[in-house]
Amino acid sequence: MLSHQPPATSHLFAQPRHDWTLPEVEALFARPFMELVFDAATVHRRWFDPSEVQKSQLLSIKTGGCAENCGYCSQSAFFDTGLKAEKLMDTAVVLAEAMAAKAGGASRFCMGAAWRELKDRDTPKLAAMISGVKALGLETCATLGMLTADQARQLKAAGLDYYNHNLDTGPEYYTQVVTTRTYKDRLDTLSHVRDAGMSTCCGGIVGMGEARRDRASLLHALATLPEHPDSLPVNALVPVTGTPLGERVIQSGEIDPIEFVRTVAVARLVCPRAMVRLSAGRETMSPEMQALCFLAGANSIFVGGKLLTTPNPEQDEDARLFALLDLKPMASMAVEAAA
Ligand code: SAM
Ligand code: DTB
Ligand code: SF4
Repeated sequence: MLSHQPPATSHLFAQPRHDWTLPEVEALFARPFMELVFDAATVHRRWFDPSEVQKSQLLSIKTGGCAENCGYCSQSAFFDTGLKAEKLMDTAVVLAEAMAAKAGGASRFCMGAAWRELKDRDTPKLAAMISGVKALGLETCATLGMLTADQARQLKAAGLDYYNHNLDTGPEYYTQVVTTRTYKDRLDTLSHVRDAGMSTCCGGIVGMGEARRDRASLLHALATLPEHPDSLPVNALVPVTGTPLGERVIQSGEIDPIEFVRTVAVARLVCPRAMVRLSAGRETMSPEMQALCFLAGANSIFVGGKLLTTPNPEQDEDARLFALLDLKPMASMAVEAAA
């Protein structure tokens, strides 16, 4: 007679579901840790080669001075973080950075702008950057704030493969994080991105003082979207001095690492075919912690020594991590095939 919890039911291993309930997602969080990670690792193997990790590289093409009040962000004009606002980069500089990212082993290049929304006057310049990056043989991604349906179509026509727009947290905790835009605003942009035929990159942040229920609620929101995100970034809050949520973490401590791994595992279970990205926060994670995240189903990372404004492990450090864990970079075509 077994004295431990029985393995998860077979429904976890069937086709992706869109009818998850919040109690079901909370029940996954509550599973014994070893069972949860085992189930997530099993589901990961059902859809992906677990030795492959996709590499994306970020560039902040327009830094600081943002009109939103996201309580974690170094780039919000509402907080004094010491960051100097800059204007939109020249296309040639962006393309030189993209070339360097490709040479460093990234398969996807993601351009980020500290904007509330894309302005029509900037769209032609963005289109030139996107088509230029695409011509280098890289997958293209952008994160530029809210988009209209028409702007989404223009970016797609320019060659944009992915658009990143995070829900950040569950709907109940959302107003503790940002008040200058609504949850619905975010969902509307995601819908324009899908309608334009682009892949979605959508996830959130863990460690902002939210409860487990809020983490479950975020993953429930993602798993019940009309289509699961193609990429699902799980960010650990990078505490930035001067931001309300960063200051809170500096004073009361970071999230329990095991709870972070649980979040990655549940993300893998509820959105089984998504590329689950171990995103911001790797700079302070041990190799053991990152190994647990990969075991729990993370299969994508940001590479290069900088995210948008904060540090990230350097290429040589990640090369050592990949060697240590027998991981290999996912080829671009494999990403396409899995999407
Ligand atoms: N302005 C655009 C937007 O917010 O959609 C694009 C850039 S914004 C910096 C992209 C995402 O980075 C945010 O949605 C948030 O999830 C994440 N992020 C920003 N600052 C962070 C921090 N300090 N720690 C962890 N994630 C962060
Ligand atoms: C995402 O979910 N995380 C990335 C990307 N999408 C744009 C951004 C992380 C930013 C971390 C803080 C910074 O470097 O400013
Ligand atoms: Fe602006 Fe994006 Fe930062 Fe929010 S997360 S303040 S929208 S740059």
